[in-house]
Amino acid sequence: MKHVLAFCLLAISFRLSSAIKLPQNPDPQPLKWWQSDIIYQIYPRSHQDSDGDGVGDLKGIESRLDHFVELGIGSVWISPIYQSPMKDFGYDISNFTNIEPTFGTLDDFRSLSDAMKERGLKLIMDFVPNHSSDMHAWFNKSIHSEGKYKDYYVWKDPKGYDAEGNPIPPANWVNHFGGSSFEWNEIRQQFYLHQFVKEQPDLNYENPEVMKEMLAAMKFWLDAGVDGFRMDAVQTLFEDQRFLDEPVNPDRPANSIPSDHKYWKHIYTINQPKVIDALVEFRKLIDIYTLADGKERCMMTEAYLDTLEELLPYYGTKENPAAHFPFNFDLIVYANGSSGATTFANIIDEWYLKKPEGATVNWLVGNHDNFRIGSRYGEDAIDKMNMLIMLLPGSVVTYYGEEIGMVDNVISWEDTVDPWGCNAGPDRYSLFSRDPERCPMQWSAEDNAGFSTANKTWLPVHPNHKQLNVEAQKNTTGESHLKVYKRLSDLRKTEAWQFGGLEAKTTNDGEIYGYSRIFNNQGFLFLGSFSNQTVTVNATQEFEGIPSTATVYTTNVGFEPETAIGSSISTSSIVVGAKHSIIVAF
Ligand SMILES: *[C@@H]1O[C@H](CO)[C@@H](O)[C@H](O)[C@H]1NC(C)=O
Ligand SMILES: *[C@@H]1O[C@H](CO)[C@@H](O)[C@H](O)[C@H]1NC(C)=O
Ligand SMILES: *[C@@H]1O[C@H](CO)[C@@H](O)[C@H](O)[C@H]1NC(C)=O
Ligand SMILES: *[C@@H]1O[C@H](CO)[C@@H](O)[C@H](O)[C@H]1NC(C)=O
Ligand SMILES: *[C@@H]1O[C@H](CO)[C@@H](O)[C@H](O)[C@H]1NC(C)=O
Ligand SMILES: *[C@@H]1O[C@H](CO)[C@@H](O)[C@H](O)[C@H]1NC(C)=O
Ligand SMILES: *[C@@H]1O[C@H](CO)[C@@H](O)[C@H](O)[C@H]1NC(C)=O
Ligand SMILES: CC(=O)N[C@H]1CO[C@H](CO)[C@@H](O)[C@@H]1O
Ligand SMILES: [Ca+2]
Ligand SMILES: [Ca+2]
Repeated sequence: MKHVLAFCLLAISFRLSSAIKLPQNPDPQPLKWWQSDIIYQIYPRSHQDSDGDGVGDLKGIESRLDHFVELGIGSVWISPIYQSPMKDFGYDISNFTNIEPTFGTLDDFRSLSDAMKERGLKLIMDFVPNHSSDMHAWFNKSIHSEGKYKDYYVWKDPKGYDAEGNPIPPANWVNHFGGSSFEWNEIRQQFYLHQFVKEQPDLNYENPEVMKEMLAAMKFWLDAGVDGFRMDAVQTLFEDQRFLDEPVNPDRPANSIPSDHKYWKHIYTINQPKVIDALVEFRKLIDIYTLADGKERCMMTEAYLDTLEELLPYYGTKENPAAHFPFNFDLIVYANGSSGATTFANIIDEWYLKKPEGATVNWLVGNHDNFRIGSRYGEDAIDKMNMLIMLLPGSVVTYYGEEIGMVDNVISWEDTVDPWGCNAGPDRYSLFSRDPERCPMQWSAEDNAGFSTANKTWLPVHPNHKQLNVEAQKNTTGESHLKVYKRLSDLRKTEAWQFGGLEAKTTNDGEIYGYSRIFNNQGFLFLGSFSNQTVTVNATQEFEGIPSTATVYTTNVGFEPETAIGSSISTSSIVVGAKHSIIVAF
């Protein structure tokens, strides 16, 4: 979620200097695909439009698969494509086993899935277990208390009635998009709970029938051949059944108001103990499929929590595994363009030091809910951030467009469509709207960036697409973000990346963050500058096992001092310009 920085900073313990060392893997085994492959997130409305309605679709995605193959991207996570009234752009599902007509049909899905298999690409579905759309047939049946559907959702009597005879909600709970989490239903004469927009009624996980329905839906997609799921907003699955008022959040952002989600401390609605049990149930189903045919499948979970200690249980235990990995949002939440090398080092160290034994760490710096890399950390940090996250041990996720360094678009109030922005009104929408990071993929310099032939796309295409696009970055004889990205992707396939040790630290009085990955004396060194000045790093002194000369493997675009890719340099004095980054191989 956006703008959580101010009140979360306390959670990380700051140290003045930082260093971590992990040994090389003494017993290298092939990595699982979800550990080694780049996981690329597609926001389907913005990837490629095949029929000119201005909205991306499955046929569009299928027509662009070569992009992934060329970049060595092995797996693709597609944000929700299920049938949906689109009140929250697909995160409000009216049928968990059908495709939204805007995106295509089940046949289009099968065609896409087959085309991906032909190319060796893995397909991960977004899954939204917390709630359905209010247009789901279950909800209508539940409103009418029909049979087993009666308790599919969270229904509560009013606390009482006000002077005008209006029902009072059972608790003061505020939903993620702002305003009460309870909506009165005239027919049932009860409130229902919605932790997101009112068109997203929460499913009632206290009811075992609901769990059965969700497992059946997951089974439907596993049978259709998907390789994994990304489980949305799992921290909201359960609510405390006493329905007590939540307290004010002592660390709330200064500009928040009582109708904002962040104004309150969500001790009764977020991260209740039963969440882990539900994840273990989901995981069991996935493992049954993996055991049956030996093909590895994976489950990633999304939950924004206050501390790493709260998140680590989402891995489950050896006996009862839950997520293969819970998304790690720490680089988004705790770091921005003003952060120094030490901030990054501390976040990274903390994960390796605290993760459960055998667990896979994961890194990401963007998604459909957060500003893009260039807009969060600065445009001069695009290559550096890709380098930083893609070569650490662990899984990695790339949000679409980050391989070419797309930046957030400026969206007017008139063009705003995200419910989070719309609910906030014309004065405050830009504090909340997620539209800027959801604009169409920039494929080429053509009109609409080659995304669509429509006169008007669902969100405006960024005007910088004339210069900043996939085709230009492929064709240029010079350097480009895309070329850097491809080299990083290649490097993940080496033994040094797969099995190498890690030595990560700040150098030069905290102006540089760097790490080496070495396997049997071969490997590479990454150095990223957070300094305003040119600095010289004595890598042979700072890091163990670095030979005296090495080859320049890649740099950021426009690296200073000018240094040719493939040239040989002395590792005892690597000169890195302000905010620049370099990888040398040996
Ligand atoms: C959901 O879609 C499936 C198609 O996969 C269809 O068979 C089923 O009837 C739909 N369910 C509802 C409740 O509309
Ligand atoms: C909702 O349920 C009622 C009663 O069961 C039924 O009459 C009505 O047609 C349903 N509406 C929709 C939109 O399915
Ligand atoms: C970046 O984070 C610092 C705290 O570390 C904060 O003071 C600053 O306002 C943030 N800058 C932006 C642009 O968000
Ligand atoms: C698109 O705009 C052009 C020029 O304004 C117009 O002639 C054409 O009919 C429009 N097409 C559609 C599909 O609206
Ligand atoms: C880029 O290269 C492709 C293939 O060589 C070519 O078809 C295309 O016209 C070029 N595009 C630009 C913008 O130069
Ligand atoms: C680096 O430069 C930026 C932008 O000019 C400035 O805001 C920042 O304070 C400088 N940092 C240091 C450590 O001098
Ligand atoms: C780099 O460090 C090594 C080891 O401490 C030292 O021998 C060497 O003189 C240093 N080189 C430079 C250029 O500072
Ligand atoms: C951070 C966040 O809220 N992510 C998703 C959680 O679920 C809601 C509703 O399903 C989505 O709108 C968000 O994108
Ligand atoms: Ca379309
Ligand atoms: Ca819930």
